[in-house]
Amino acid sequence: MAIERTLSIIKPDATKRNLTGKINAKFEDAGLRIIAQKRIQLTKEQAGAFYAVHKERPFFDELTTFMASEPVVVQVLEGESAIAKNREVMGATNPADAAPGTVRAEFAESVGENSVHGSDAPETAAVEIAFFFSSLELVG
Ligand code: RTP
Ligand code: MG
Repeated sequence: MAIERTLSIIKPDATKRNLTGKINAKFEDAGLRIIAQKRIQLTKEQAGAFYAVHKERPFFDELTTFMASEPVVVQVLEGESAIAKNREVMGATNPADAAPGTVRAEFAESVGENSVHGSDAPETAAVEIAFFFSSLELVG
């Protein structure tokens, strides 16, 4: 088991409903440490650059408009197997399929407005962390 870092985003539907603290409590209860965190307002262009991997998907325009609609909280989570652990705490993309107790089961509004993002692999985690944070901002 390795100590990993992963990029997490608390999405606009959740910041709008003041759920940052409740979501952070789920991460911390699972043993993930928040080693960097900031609240920012993305432009649609920045959201598009972050989600470039999805640019050919039918939901790309809806997704980038949503991500730029309200502030987001971007954060780096650190811990044992942090990438997989975070995705476990998040639950399935579609809240209808998310396991009870997960962030998306409790808070997500729809498959698109699903409260959180989490990196899906070590390579994407490294790229996504560097998208938002400098190494000086990561205080493990
Ligand atoms: P994320 O990247 O945000 O952590 O979510 P994920 O891995 O569970 O899902 P992914 O397939 O990477 O999709 C990225 C985000 O796009 C939105 N989406 N909308 N309307 C739709 O059918 C649809 N499908 C995906 C969601 O916000 C999803 O989290
Ligand atoms: Mg994804």
